[in-house]
Amino acid sequence: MPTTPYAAIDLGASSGRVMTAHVTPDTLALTEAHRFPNTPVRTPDGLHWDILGLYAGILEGLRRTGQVRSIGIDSWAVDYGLLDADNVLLGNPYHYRDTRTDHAAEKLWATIPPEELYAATGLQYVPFNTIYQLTAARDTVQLAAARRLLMIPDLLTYWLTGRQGTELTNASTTQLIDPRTGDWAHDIAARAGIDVKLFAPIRRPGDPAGELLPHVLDEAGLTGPVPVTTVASHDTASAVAAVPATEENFAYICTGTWSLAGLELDAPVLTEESRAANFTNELGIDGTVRYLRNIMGLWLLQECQRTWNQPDLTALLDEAARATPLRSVVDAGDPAFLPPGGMPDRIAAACRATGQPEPRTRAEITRCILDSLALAHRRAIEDAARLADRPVDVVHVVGGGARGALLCQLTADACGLPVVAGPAEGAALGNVLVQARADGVIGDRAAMRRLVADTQPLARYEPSGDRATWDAAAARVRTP
Ligand code: LRH
Repeated sequence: MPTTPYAAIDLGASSGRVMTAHVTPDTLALTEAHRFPNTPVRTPDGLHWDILGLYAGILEGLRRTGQVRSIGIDSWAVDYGLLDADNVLLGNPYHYRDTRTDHAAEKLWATIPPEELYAATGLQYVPFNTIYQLTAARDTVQLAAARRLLMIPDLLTYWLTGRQGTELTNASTTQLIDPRTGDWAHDIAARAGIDVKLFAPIRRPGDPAGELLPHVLDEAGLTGPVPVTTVASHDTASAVAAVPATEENFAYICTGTWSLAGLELDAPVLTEESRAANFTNELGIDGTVRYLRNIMGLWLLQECQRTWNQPDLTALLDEAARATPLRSVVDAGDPAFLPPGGMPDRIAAACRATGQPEPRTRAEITRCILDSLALAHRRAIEDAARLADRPVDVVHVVGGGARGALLCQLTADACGLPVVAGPAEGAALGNVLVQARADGVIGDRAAMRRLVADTQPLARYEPSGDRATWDAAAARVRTP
């Protein structure tokens, strides 16, 4: 059994972390080596990620891990860096919340109707899918100069190893992949005016991705060779890989900045009904499909906290727990909540527009957000079960939101199903488990999940309360 740990580089929308994990067939222990903020930067041309700051955070993290057996990188999806013919990064990658994509969908749909786009790629409409970002970038000098497009984890892997590839689970969020084949949707790309040769060859989770370059080893104080392993580089795919499900009929909610709620399937659901319900068919490990809906998630609360100058979260949640339940609710799937800024006022306005009392105090607004998220979780899980024709007996909540007892209990109540909450570091665990599996330390997907279930602290919430009150509240918000 390996004695040196695996390292997971896990980048979320608000922070990045470098974690180490010792993995054996029956032990799994994760330790945080370094956590650093991920602060977007607005310049006159738009909202960007501070990619060099993130890379510096990764190098600092690797300095702190000590010797590691292999490294895997996962991050949020859809965003990318463009390289010129000399493999030099062309500008700072855009943030998916940048408004340059505001009218890109209509532009693309004029060439490819949304029905055709869905039937070929299975991706839900969110304005920031890579295909819409590239549509917005059409005719820019930067895109004309680009010879390579690397998704964020692939770009960082390239900087660490000098090797280029396109990891499949993340590539499936571009809307340029056919989820039935796991290959490029050539016809869609051609009609969208996107040259798939911009992308490096596809890699799958478990494939080798290269070794740390000599100057990286030097900076990190590591002794080579240190391999980088391709993991499920989309953080949501990694988190789903680590869902501690031991039962067959489970749904999951990956909670953090987003809530990604849905099912793991063997094949995509590409029906018109599924498109109308705005469900996505992203790819997971082992050829699985992540059939889910994007819900705004804790972003709603994070943005309110920012407006309120970061009040104490525990006190805020305690007050919210005592506030009147389901007084006002909003549609937590509404893309109107996507951009940053003025969130408390936008939530109040949405309540007003649907004839409900405006939440005024911080506790009322926080309660409105948590009730609305629970309601959106329930709707997504019920819709997914119906559209995929699959029963659901239990809901697994993984990611940062698994730490929130109130949100987990409200989700159990709204769904009328037990919720198993944890692990909070789902993406990092999925990342190291795929590395350990590639290394021959653990077996199949079921064994990975069993290991998480047996080793990580989990909390169980039984449904309580009256489902009819949730039904009534559901009628107050529009459905997608
Ligand atoms: C969550 C996530 C989600 C995407 C969004 C861009 O971090 O990867 O799955 O839809 O970020």
